[in-house]
Amino acid sequence: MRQTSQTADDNTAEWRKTACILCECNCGLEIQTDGRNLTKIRGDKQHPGSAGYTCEKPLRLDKYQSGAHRIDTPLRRTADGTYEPIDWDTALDEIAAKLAGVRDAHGGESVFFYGGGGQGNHLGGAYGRALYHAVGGRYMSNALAQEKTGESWVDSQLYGNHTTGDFEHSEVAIFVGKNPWQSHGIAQARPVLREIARDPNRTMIVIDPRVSETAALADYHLQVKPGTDAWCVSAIAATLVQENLYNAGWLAEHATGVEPVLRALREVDISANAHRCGLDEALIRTVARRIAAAKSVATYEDLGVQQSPNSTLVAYLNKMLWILTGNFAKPGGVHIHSWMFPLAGRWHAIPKEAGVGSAQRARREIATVAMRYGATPARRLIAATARRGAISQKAAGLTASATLDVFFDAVAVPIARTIADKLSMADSPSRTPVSGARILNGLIPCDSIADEILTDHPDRLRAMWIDSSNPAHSLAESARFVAAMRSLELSVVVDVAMTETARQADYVLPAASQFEKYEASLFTLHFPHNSFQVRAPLMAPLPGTRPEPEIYGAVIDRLGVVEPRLLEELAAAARVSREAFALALFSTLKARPELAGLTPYLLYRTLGASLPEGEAALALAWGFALLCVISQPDAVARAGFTGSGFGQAEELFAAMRAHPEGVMFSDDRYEDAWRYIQHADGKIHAAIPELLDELRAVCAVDPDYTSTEFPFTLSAGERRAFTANVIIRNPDWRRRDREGALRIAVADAERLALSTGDRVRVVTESGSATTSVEVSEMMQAGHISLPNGMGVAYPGADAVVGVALNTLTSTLRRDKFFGSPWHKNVPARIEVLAAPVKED
Ligand SMILES: Nc1nc2c(c(=O)[nH]1)N[C@H]1C(S)=C(S)[C@@H](COP(=O)(O)OP(=O)(O)OC[C@H]3O[C@@H](n4cnc5c(=O)[nH]c(N)nc54)[C@H](O)[C@@H]3O)O[C@H]1N2
Ligand SMILES: Nc1nc2c(c(=O)[nH]1)N[C@H]1C(S)=C(S)[C@@H](COP(=O)(O)OP(=O)(O)OC[C@H]3O[C@@H](n4cnc5c(=O)[nH]c(N)nc54)[C@H](O)[C@@H]3O)O[C@H]1N2
Ligand code: SF4
Ligand SMILES: [Mo]
Repeated sequence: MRQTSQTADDNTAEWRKTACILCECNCGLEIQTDGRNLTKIRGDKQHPGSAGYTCEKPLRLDKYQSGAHRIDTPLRRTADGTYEPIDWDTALDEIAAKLAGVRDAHGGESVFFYGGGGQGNHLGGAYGRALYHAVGGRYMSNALAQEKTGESWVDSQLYGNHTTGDFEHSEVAIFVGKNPWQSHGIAQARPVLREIARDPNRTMIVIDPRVSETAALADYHLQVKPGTDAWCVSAIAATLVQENLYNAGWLAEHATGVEPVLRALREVDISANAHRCGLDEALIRTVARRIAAAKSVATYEDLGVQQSPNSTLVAYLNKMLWILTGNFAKPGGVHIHSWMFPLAGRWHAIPKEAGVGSAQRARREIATVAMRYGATPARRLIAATARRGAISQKAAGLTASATLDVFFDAVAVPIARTIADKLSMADSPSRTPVSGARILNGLIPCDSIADEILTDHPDRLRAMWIDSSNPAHSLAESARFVAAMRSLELSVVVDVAMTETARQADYVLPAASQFEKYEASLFTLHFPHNSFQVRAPLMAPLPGTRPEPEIYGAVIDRLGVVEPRLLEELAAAARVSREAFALALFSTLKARPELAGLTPYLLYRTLGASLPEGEAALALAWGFALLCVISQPDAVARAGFTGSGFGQAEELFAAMRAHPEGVMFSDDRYEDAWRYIQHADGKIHAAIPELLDELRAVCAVDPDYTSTEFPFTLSAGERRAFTANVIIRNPDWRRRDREGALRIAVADAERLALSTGDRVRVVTESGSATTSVEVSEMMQAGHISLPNGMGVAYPGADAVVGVALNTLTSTLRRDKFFGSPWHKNVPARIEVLAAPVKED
């Protein structure tokens, strides 16, 4: 047996800091390793966000790190659909040649990118953006485009940014289709929820057809019928208006376009809507009055409504609850927060409160001219001096430092905006090339992807690059996505595991795991304190695998899109000093803005080479630090990084490296939320005419989703204690509910004579699956629920365990605005199976 006992001087017994990669909270962890295994795992008390908290899920993270699912060689698909191992050079040469071939024949925009960073690996994802730009891509997507794009568009109309609720302090906390007890999404969710439930002065309102763990703690549980949230939330908002409970004074001061909203809500028939969602009108009115009376209100919506009918409309109505009552930018309310780098929406530079003096304005003008004419000569001069030995290097360093000092403010903002806009795809088209679906934040609706491929349209997508995602499993109607993938001229998957998607790809590239390389997550969504953690590798990459920056660097090298001379000059500047590098990089991008999208690659190949051995991937963390201080100088200063300009970025970068537990990088004040509004007038623009029309249309009809053929509403994708998307493939990870049973209401089970453990077939319009059932008090009659994250192949396991949900869903049941799939609302029937059957 392997020796596992550890002594104090055995360095494998050291607790090393990292983070959980299973949900967006990214709680800090401390881990002990033995060889390549993660042997002991505990919460890290020093982590600035989680402070020692974890849920049950990360304790056996080794099931992600180690096991038969890991791939350790590049693979190429053969004619019979099997895979042959090939060496890295062959794989990279062939892939680069084929990418270039597709680009030359059909344009770079025919290469589509999917994924790029799951729940914990956005550093690799950001390096991937450089390949997108190197190829000339214009279309991409990821999981956000099957959940958050509707809400994100509503945000962009209302105030142009992402919001977060201050649930630690809110007097009234509202969860709409969100079960934070299991799915988290709030730092230290369970203690926060318990505290709200315990405090008699605070109130929790949950809108959910199920008695979820969160609903069980609620003061008011609005147990709507599935898919009826638009009627429910509009009835609450209408009560605020019709009973004159809204904050007219606050709205007059802080919002525009209020009157059309009030008018539309005055027309809502509260009683009829209450009836449509299966609730008492009195309960709706009580809840509205409680919201209006509260000192502070925050709301959180998630998949229960985002993957249900009317998702974009519900996002709007939900936000009206806190907007009409003036609960923005105050303790316990809703806020726009700072970001390390925005995952959604536009990068925004908030000027220093101190303002810009006349001297600075003059410098800005000089700098603009200098950058226009002197950019390339400056870079060359630094590079040439750098080659001339120590003394001239020192002189170059001093000159660069002085120059940067003077000009930083003037040049940094416009250059940073160019880089940020490229990386966040601000200039992407607004419609897809084939079906004309709306694109938001650069993302094609997930449900439209197959439409953009399975067609003869000349502008169809021809190649696909997939990283850190398993769309053949996670997108609606898997079979259609698989058909789309197989019809492409080229498909490449970068993953740690042989996933369902990898099994359809032409090439599979094995990535190092998130514990084998530098990584970081950009889920910096908190207010008022936001933290960012750069995680160092706990061990070297599994032999045969490579970290993403290396993979992307190697492919981009082969595409030959950047002249070697330019890379050499930037690298030489980096050897002089980071000030010299920054100056060289800024001047390069000023002269060659078309290279801005390649910034991650430029950083990796040049600045990365001058960082200590093995730390090249941190070059991008430096880039983030720079963008972060440029966009939110005051909030970063309040967090303790008080230098100015470039110096402030350097302080933040140094802290990222010195604090493996993570750093608090911003300290916002409640009133800051106003400065983060992106509308020029600094106000909330309450009216969204398209959605007010939609409200009237929806209120004119009754919800109607089931039929005699499909009498149940299946929610395909409930988050449970042991689900974590499909990040962990080994079914032994789950301590209980191994198969992920179908939850069914007591009344329905009695009617069908079912008991827990019995097996049934669930049939939908698109497919069928067999599963065991769990008779559950959580469910209302007519509603059934299957967990997400099941139904994946694991080598050595005798069968696939649990239901692969998207064999049951259809891409046609989707939101009319942003195409979000109705995974929570799939019409279904149940066929009782007499005896246990094998999975089909
Ligand atoms: N344990 C665990 N946590 C996770 C994940 C995981 O896989 N496992 N995944 C992470 C990810 S990627 C995400 S996006 C989040 C999602 O987090 P959540 O959205 O909170 O999780 P769900 O369980 O999918 O859905 C929330 C609730 O919606 C309810 N619901 C179903 N239909 C309706 C409806 O018609 N109306 C309303 N109002 N509610 C409805 C369900 O009963 C459920 O309680 O979780 C994150 N956290
Ligand atoms: N029916 C139904 N469908 C759903 C949902 C639902 O509730 N119901 N939920 C939807 C939601 S909200 C989401 S977020 C999506 C999630 O689905 P996906 O976007 O497909 O993401 P994950 O399941 O998180 O898959 C992460 C992938 O990254 C790989 N990976 C892990 N670490 C690394 C790494 O370091 N490098 C690389 N390159 N790869 C790595 C894992 O092996 C895994 O294959 O599913 C969506 N699909
Ligand atoms: S799954 Fe989420 S809440 Fe649980 S420990 Fe991991 S990051 Fe924290
Ligand atoms: Mo998600």
